[in-house]
Amino acid sequence: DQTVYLKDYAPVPVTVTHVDLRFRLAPMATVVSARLTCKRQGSGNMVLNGEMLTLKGISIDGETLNADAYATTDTTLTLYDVPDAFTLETEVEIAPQANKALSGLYMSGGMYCTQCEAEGFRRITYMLDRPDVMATYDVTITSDLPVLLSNGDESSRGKWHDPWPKPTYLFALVAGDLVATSDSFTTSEGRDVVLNVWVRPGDETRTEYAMDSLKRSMEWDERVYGRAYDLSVFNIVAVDDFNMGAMENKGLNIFNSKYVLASSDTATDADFANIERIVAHEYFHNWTGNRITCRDWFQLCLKEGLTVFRDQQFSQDERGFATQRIGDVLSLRARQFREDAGPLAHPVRPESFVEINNFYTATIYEKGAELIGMLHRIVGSEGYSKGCALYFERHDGDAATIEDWLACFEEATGRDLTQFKLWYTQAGTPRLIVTEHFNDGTYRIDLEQIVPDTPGQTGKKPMPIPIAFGLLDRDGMEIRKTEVHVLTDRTDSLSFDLSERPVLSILRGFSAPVILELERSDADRLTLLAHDTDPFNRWEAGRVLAKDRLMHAITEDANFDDAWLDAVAKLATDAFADPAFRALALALPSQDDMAQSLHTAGIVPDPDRIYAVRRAAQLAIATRLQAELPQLRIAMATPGPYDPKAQDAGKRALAGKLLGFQTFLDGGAAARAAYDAADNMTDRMAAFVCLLDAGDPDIAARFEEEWRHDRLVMDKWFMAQIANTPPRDAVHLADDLTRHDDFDASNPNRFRALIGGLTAGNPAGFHNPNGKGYEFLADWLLYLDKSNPQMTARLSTAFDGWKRYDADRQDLMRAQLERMAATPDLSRDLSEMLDRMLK
Ligand code: HT7
Ligand code: ZN
Repeated sequence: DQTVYLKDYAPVPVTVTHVDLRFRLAPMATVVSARLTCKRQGSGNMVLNGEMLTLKGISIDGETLNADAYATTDTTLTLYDVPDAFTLETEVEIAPQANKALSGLYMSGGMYCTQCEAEGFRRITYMLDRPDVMATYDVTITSDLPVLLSNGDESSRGKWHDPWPKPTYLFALVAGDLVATSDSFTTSEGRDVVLNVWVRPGDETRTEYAMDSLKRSMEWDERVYGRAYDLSVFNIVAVDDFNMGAMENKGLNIFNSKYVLASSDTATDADFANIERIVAHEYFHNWTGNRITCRDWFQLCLKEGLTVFRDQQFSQDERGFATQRIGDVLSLRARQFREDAGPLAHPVRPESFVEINNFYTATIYEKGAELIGMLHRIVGSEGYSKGCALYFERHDGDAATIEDWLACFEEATGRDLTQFKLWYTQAGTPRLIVTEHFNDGTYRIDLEQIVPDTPGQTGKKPMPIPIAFGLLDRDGMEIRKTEVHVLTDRTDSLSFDLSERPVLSILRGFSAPVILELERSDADRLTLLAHDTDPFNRWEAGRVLAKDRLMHAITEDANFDDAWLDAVAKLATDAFADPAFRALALALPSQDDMAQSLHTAGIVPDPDRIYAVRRAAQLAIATRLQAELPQLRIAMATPGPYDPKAQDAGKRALAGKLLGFQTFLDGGAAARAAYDAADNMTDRMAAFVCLLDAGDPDIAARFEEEWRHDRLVMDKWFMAQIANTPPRDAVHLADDLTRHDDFDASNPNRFRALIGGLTAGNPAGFHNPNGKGYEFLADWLLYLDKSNPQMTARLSTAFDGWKRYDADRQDLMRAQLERMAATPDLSRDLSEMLDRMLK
């Protein structure tokens, strides 16, 4: 059994305090010489990790080891009877060019780069590859390549020293023909820091926004959290082949080029927003992750949940609270609620895993961030600041745990957080059932929480749920401002003396990650949509109204009523409302959101029906808005040169939504004109998608001709076509595109664009009852598993909702899951995912 358990955690008997690494780079035979300063701190042998290494030499304190002093397996190097303090020297050979897993040292577009989180360092040299072993590093890189980078500060060409003790997962090396855009920042402590964004020659015209985001992040972390940067250089490198978004290596952040490179011509507003968020996220890790790291991988949410919370706060400050919060909640529901409702549900702090890479999930990241948000709500802003200050002071330099984190808040605020800790250990999205009663001048709200069973966890305890709420009168005037009630028991009631029944605005700002169940009238929802002082709940009221209409249309063939269409039109045409908010309010729940909601309501979702009903709803809205559409679009023009700022982006988002409605009415005439007129990628993509949707026969070829030279834009081309083709054609098109000259399965962005275009972008196509979508995905997963298990396992989650569907589709999906599971030599990554999904 390869399962690792939290309960088995034990410190290493022999630790490493300093690492001296020498690299002689060569694509197929890189030599890594390591000199490790080791110290005993307990009894037992020293067991180092190592994978895919060819051991060339090994000595202790200068003496070559006899064969009986050590032993190796495919994954370990065991040293017997080592002294209390010694220097271990090893020399290994590795082949970065052959490394297609993109973990360890690998090559991308002719450059060398590393990805060590979570357990990639062991593919570079023998070492204690775990986060509680923290060491200082000296690195020497020998190569003819012009740019040689590692962590810390550079003393001479290719020689780097990192004075901050760090775990292996934060090690990084980059070597290549790169050019930098440079700037500087002086910290609040008076340190002058050189900032570099390194890219391939030719890409330097697209680094401005990443650099600007970095400087704003540095300033924000000083101002809001009192955290300053601690080296004299901060390097960011853009890499084309990268499994995730980016990596927070100390002083040398490595990014997927998708999250660095942006110009108005090639990047959409969403790309700009992602760059800002991810640059901030990685930078914020310097304190929450690097200066204070995790004791073990079960504590992953300690750095990830907190850092996501911090990047969300930053984005709210930069872009506006309401739209940012709505976007974050949409993502939470789409990704994390889905995960929590299926076979892959796990606690924010899991108790076991087989492959840690399978736990970089929406639960750890996004629900982890929600837990920090709830803690903030429960202890208040002042309590939160005090708790954070104590955490930074007490644990700087530590590899810490969730218990350490919570203890700081208990001490700083005097609160008992024992019950709050259940949020970290119990999986599943709680249902919050609210019923209203009005009688004789008393208004009462009854509250009940149900924490559902999840794989391996039943009979759960109630958790503290912070419920932010306010009350409006029937005319929409606020009669009670927001207050927070923490529901700690399974049930509770709140009573108010009032002369008439109010309109309840509950779970304001989405104050807890729960599914709210509250039966109420359309009239109440319309009042909230028009008048709530809480913008999140205004949006939420509109969302519930829309979802309700879609549900009825799906299950009962109901028509879209005028009252709803009038409310939608009122919002669309409300010149006083923020365009970004209007764009969000006009977006119907996604197909997967509807499938999730139907399943939660005990109804088997039919993907074709969901698809058809959503389109009918869009047509109904378009028809209702017909007269106003041209004028509304003109009002959203953003004169002058493209500016990625949120205000203009909001206008473009609304214009894009309106163009979508227009296309339902004119077959693409307006979109064709918009495509021709577009002077930025946001407008161009909006028009492109409309034209694909309208079945324009030439637009895909035209776009390709214009953008074939640009990898990142071509990812959009692959994805958009599959996502916007009629479901019956989707698998066929995806399959055709795998034979396109520019399809490259070894590039994660391209592969994800194609597979994600089908599984997430075109759910009705993926779930075609002929089962071809399932077979197509399984074939490609089996193919990719041989080279890149991490990405394969991640993409296999497209099957995680399989038990929601009808018996025929379930049979078809199970057959593919079982076919994959029965294939010999599967990676540990994929086989763990298949086991969990098939259980
Ligand atoms: N901490 C980083 C996680 C990450 C990662 C994990 C597994 C495999 C590859 C990876 N690349 C980056 C990114 C972050 O959360 O900031
Ligand atoms: Zn992170």
